[in-house]
Amino acid sequence: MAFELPPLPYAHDALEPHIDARTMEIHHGKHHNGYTNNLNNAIAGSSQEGESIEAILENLDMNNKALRNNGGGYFNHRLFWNVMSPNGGGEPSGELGAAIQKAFGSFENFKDSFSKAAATQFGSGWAWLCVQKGGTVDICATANQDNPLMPGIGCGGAPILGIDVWEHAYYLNYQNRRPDYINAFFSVINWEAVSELYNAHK
Ligand code: MN3
Repeated sequence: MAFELPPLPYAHDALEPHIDARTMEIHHGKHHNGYTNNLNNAIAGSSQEGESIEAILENLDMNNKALRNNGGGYFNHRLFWNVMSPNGGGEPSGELGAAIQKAFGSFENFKDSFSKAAATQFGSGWAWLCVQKGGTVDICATANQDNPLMPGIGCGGAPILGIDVWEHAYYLNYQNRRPDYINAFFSVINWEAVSELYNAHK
C-alpha cells in the first residue's frame, strides 16, 4: 500500500487572511505531493513497504537521506494541515491546557517560547510541541524535514503541534516577515485536534 496525499480538511482559502489560498495550493498540491511520491519511491521494494509512517520514522536510518527527507516531509505536512482550522485560535483547555500551564507557567509564556523556537530556527525547519509518555510537554525546533519521532532528534516524544517555517510556507504573503506568519499561525491553531493528539500519545 503506497502512501497517498491526504486531502486538505478545508478549502484552500479557508485559512485566509492568515494563510493565503495560493500558498496553500502550492504547499499542499506541489510540496506535500512531492514528499509523498518521493517517500513511496524511497520505500518501494524495501522492508518498510506497508509499515506506518510513524514506525518508519521511529526506526529510521538517519543516513538514508531520501527516506529521512521525504518520510519526514510526508508526516510533518499531514500533521500541519490537521492542527489548523478556519475555526481555530484561542487557547487549549482540559488536560492539554493544564500540561501547558504546568510546563510554561501560562499560555502566554508557551506562546512566547514556541514563537521564539520557530523564529530562531536558522534556515528551513519546524518548531514543535511534543508530549512525552507521562504527559509532560516540551518545545523544540528541528532542521529541514526532521521531526522528534526520528532517533536522537529534537525533544523526542510525540509531536502534537508543528509549524512549518520553510519559506515556501509563508513567503508569498509574508516575504521575510517570519515572525508575522508565526503570530498569524496562532489564529488558526486547532486546539481540539492538538488535544486529541495529546490524549492519544500522553
Ligand atoms: Mn512545507
